[in-house]
Amino acid sequence: MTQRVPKGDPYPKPVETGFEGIALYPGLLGEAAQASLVTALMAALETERPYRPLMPRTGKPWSIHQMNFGELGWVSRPDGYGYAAENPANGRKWPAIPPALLALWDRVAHYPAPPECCLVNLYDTPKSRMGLHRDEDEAALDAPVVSVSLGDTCVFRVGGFARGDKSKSFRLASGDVLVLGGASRLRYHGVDRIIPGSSRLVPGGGRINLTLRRVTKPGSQSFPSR
Ligand SMILES: O=C(O)CCC(=O)C(=O)O
Ligand SMILES: [Mn+2]
Repeated sequence: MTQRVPKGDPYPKPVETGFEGIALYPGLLGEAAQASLVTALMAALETERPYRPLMPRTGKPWSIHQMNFGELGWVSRPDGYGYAAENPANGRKWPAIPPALLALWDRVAHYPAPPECCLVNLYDTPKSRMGLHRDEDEAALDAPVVSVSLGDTCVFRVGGFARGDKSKSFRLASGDVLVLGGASRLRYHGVDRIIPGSSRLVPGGGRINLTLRRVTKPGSQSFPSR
């Protein structure tokens, strides 16, 4: 795949998305960087079993698997959703965020503190998707969400500030980095579908999304919400 953002640019310039506060960096991660993130993830998956999140109340399983890196992990379970310092599936702390992702945050987040959560979304079947939602469980809503796409291309949808607002979709390919912040931090967004077979990066196919979030306000004593 072509490197479309100059290699080594410490603060790359995003392309226009039509949404103030949504910055898209197509191909910011080159092939080697993508492959090494997949290797780090596969190593973590040796000990961390990804799980299917369950809808609050109904307990209906999502169509993806998830796990987390970081001091805090975002979890969705029948008793509610929010951030947890331990993986509820095994009671252990989440593995540390891979250094390459911390470095990426420094390049594109323009925020004075590191992310505390890296939610890993595994779109591992052709039917995997994520409905329209807002990322709103963080106290640090002044920090952007930085999202990395690996593997199969997806159709990503961005809407407005109410669920029924007009929306627009665009594709996210392997190596693309999307930053959702500023005036768009609380916009609805989701993944309509993945395009199976569009990348050979992920062993066995599918798409991996890594979503970096700052949860607590820097300097605050906030606790996990669950
Ligand atoms: O998979 C994606 O690109 C979006 C993920 C997302 O919106 C989330 O985890 O909150
Ligand atoms: Mn989201």
